[in-house]
Amino acid sequence: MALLRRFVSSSPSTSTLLRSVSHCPRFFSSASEDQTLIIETSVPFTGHKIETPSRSVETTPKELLSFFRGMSLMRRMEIAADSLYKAKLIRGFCHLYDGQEAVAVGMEAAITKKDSIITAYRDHCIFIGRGGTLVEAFAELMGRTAGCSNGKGGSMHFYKKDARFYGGHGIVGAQIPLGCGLAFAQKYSKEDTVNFTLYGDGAANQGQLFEALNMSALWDLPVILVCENNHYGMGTAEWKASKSPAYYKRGDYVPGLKVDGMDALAVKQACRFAKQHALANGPIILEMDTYRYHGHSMSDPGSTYRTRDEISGIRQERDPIERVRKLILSHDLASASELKDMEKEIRKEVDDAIAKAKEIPMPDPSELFTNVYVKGYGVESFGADRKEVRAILP
Ligand SMILES: Cc1ncc(C[n+]2csc(CCOP(=O)(O)OP(=O)(O)O)c2C)c(N)n1
Ligand SMILES: [Mg+2]
Repeated sequence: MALLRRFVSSSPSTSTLLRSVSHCPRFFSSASEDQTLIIETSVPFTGHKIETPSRSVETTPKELLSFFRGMSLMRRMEIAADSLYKAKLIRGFCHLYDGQEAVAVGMEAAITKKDSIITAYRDHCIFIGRGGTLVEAFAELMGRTAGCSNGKGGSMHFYKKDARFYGGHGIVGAQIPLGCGLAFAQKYSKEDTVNFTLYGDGAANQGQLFEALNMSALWDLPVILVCENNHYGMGTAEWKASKSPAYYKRGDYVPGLKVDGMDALAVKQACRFAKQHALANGPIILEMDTYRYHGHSMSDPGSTYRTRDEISGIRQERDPIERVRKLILSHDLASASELKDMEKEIRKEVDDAIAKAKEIPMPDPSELFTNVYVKGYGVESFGADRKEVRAILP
């Protein structure tokens, strides 16, 4: 019970898991739910200028079930978003995260909500990991007022300030210096917290990463740069875009670790290790070897620059949810049918959230000019002669 409480408080996002698994007495009646299990990561970590952490990861039955539930919920949410997009209920840009769920879930298992996170536009599941609700997510996707950005951000601009999630950024790489800035603020405020800045393999070739790394290393900022290497930037394979696709080594003087990003336990181990390192020594890069099942965005079928065999091969051999399902079954923590029941419940939870979100109105047009500038710092816009004020935004 003590562990259950600790688990809930350290990871509010997975409290929905506990609600669901408690329907099944087997999960919570036995003392074994808190028992320590040691599980080897799928592959060893590879280090750059750093000793690698152990491959043996401590976990518990409860944690494995929470990983299963958390990732299944994220997967279902993304599949549902795909359908809503095709039904034209979601408009504009929309980038899905299915395949990459182990990064969101493993990272959350290693950190607290006092640590901050910032990411690019593939942000729905990071928001859920931070404790965001399905209704807030679907409402945002469909431009409704109850959305996590009041329905004005859309898919690419999810935020959750109370859990220190700072978005949700559409400009490739732009979140990297912002993340290092967050780490600067956290260090300046003498907090014992870190920032996780997530970016893609495409963004890893940008100049601003190296500028931000230089300053972060100079000032020993507590920042963990997480390169989610899904091996493609839009339709361009990493080997066509990168002279060196060893992104964990790209920081030169900054240490790095290559991690199986499809293995939630490996992600947890790496993130815990990286947090300790960053607090004591400054920045570190974690390259998460992962894969996106969907195309880059909703306008990309995702099958012209990679083969269907490649996608189905990854699904069969490396799927993050199936990996945890196998662990649960092989340790006899739940039966196959109990896991299926959990998946059915998740499907219903997602459907209910969508139904609720659809009922919520869109913002009033007067909202167009609110929350654009910090209060008192609005803008005055002049014409070409710089004399006549053409517009004042509050
Ligand atoms: C500065 C900038 N250049 C180009 C784009 C167009 N663009 C959007 S996503 C993307 C690819 C980024 O790939 P990666 O960093 O690997 O992230 P992934 O989509 O794989 O998660 C590009 C080129 C952009 N949004 N911003
Ligand atoms: Mg990529």
